[in-house]
Amino acid sequence: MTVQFTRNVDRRRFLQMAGAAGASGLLPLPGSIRRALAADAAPLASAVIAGKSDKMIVHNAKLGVMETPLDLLRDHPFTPKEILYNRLHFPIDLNGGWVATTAPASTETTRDWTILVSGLVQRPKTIKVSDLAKMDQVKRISVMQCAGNGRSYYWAKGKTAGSGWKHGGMGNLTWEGVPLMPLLKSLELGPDPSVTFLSANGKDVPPVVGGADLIKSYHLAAPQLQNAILALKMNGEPIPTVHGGPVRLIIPGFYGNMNIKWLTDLMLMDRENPSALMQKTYRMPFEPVEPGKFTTQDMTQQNTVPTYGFAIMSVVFAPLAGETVKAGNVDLKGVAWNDGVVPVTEVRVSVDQGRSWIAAEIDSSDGPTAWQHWQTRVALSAGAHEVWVRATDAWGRSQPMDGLTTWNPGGWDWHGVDRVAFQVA
Ligand SMILES: Nc1nc2c(c(=O)[nH]1)N[C@H]1C(S)=C(S)[C@@H](COP(=O)(O)O)O[C@H]1N2
Ligand SMILES: [Mo]
Repeated sequence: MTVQFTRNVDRRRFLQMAGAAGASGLLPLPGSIRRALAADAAPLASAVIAGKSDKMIVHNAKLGVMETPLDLLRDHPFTPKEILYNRLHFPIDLNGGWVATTAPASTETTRDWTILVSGLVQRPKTIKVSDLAKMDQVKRISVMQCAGNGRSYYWAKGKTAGSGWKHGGMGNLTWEGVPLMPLLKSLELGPDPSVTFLSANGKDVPPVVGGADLIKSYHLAAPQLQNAILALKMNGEPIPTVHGGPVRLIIPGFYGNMNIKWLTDLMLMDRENPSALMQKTYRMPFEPVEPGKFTTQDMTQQNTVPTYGFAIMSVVFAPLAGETVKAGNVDLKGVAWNDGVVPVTEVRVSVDQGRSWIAAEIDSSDGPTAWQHWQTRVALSAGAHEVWVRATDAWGRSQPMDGLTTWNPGGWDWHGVDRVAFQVA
């Protein structure tokens, strides 16, 4: 299936290239295209999703899973669509691959798009995207991050399900749209008194009839939900189709899987949705678990909690692993982020393997749901060095010194202290 899809896409690109080459005669195919055509090569990102940079690391072509290398991610305060990580649950070529592009949805698609608001209510309603566009818009700056970001680091302890993300399964973005909670209220749905959860679903469907759909549920009292929007724009433009355009539920501070793309349904419920992608995966055990001793099938509502808010985390953007910097005063930089509610109050850096820690400066000017840019400067002599970084929030929550302590079968929630080895010359 993967092979089949990859070939089809490559063939289309091949024909386009062949056409271009044909006009001028004998132009050879660029090396990148030749590599994509080689049977065993990982496909280029742009062949999987039109408009993506070929510097992206493709983890799974069939599901459009791709990660941003850190040297690209650090260059932009707001992650451009060309390099934003991507993740889909169902094969990208369903429905003729309509999502496989960073271009916005067509005018017709946007005009005809409706969201059904239903569930335990007296008066179900529909909302048109064209009506949303006429309402007052608000802006949110927030981190989008897969709950599996950093998963590959868990593999030192034991294999998990899912793609091998390093730290590039995230981005920092601006979103514009209509605030969710006031909108729900204005619809005068007449909710049943038992209503406590909101569920959201998107247009994408599982490839097999009866397969688990991606439906996510949120407690209506969750603080992050009060900040949620039905977003129509990302980074100032209509949301790229592959990232959920024309309309996406954005809940600042909640992991990626909770931010439903191509939103079609909002349901007011008295419980979490029973779907497998809500109940059997995307959940974290309350107690530490060991590889082989606890599996996804052991998960219940009692022993696990859904991957809602981000665990507090920080990474180093400079220097990056393997880089060489000049001896003397060395600038150390990076970003931290948290659950979208509790501010990051401290970022500490160590260049002596955790014996002593230096407080870095934190720039929080984009608000608590955005990347918090940290930096500090240390004098370093020539040789091999390591920088470690650890963030703490106003509630005193911090990152485990040993990230492996939160190992879990889904590989979620990696937020161990980042340790980066580099050279000073
Ligand atoms: N409808 C829908 N929404 C979805 C998904 C999906 O497969 N379908 N994947 C989720 C997951 S797991 C993540 S990490 C984010 C990825 O967002 P991005 O691809 O725009 O970066 O989208 C989320 N929203
Ligand atoms: Mo994800």
